[in-house]
Amino acid sequence: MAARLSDDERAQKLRPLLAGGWALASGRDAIERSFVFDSFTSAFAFMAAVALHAEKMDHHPEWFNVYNRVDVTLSTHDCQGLSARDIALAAHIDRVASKLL
Ligand code: HBI
Repeated sequence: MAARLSDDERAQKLRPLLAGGWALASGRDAIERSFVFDSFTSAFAFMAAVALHAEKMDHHPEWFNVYNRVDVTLSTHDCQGLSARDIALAAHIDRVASKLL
């Protein structure tokens, strides 16, 4: 069971993500980011790469795709809030996106 991030962990691990383009979701303990790619196929390649890693992590994003845009929200359902798994997945998502943007 993933534990909710402590205040210290939020300061240390969440802050770099928020500085790098992620934002706190309103109304829930989650982070969100929108990515705009050059085409639908690039957006889908991004989603495919993230999906494979998410499955390996057993930790999955909540996301919405329309054409070249992908909106991603990360939170841990098991603890109804942000856990270290969300931090790890966000970092992976940024690595995948940086290769496609
Ligand atoms: N993904 N975001 C998220 N949060 C979870 O709690 C979660 C998940 N993927 C799989 C998963 N939990 C399973 O470990 C549990 O449903 C058993």
